[in-house]
Amino acid sequence: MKQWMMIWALLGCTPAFAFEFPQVTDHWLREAPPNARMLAAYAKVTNTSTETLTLTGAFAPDFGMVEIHKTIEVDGVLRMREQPALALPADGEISMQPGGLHIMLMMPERSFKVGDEARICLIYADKDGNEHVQHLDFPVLKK
Ligand SMILES: [Cu+2]
Repeated sequence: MKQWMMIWALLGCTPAFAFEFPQVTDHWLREAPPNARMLAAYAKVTNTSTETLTLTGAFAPDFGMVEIHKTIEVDGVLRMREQPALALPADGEISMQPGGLHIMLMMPERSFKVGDEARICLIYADKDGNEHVQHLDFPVLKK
């Protein structure tokens, strides 16, 4: 390819602002009984960019409904609250783990056992409000 063609192709295909996805580590889906109507997934999401992001939700092809939840104690009772917008500052992280923040997966269309993977997609908004979707495969673990 001639050099000018390469430059042209790059200009045409690359957005002016190259979005840098957060690093996702320790992501897993907790194994549940086959008839469970709700499953929980966890992950550590680290923003390695210099821009503040917001985690605005998630979706998963094998589930009818997905929300980001936080488990909180109200008058001695554990309740879950939806978190529609979690700030993820530059160099900051969101740590989802049992007893705290989690991805709540509802209306499963199949069962998951240890050894399976579940596709879960995280949705971020950048500082301009543009949406970016990160597709991830969460291994199913028994913990
Ligand atoms: Cu929940």
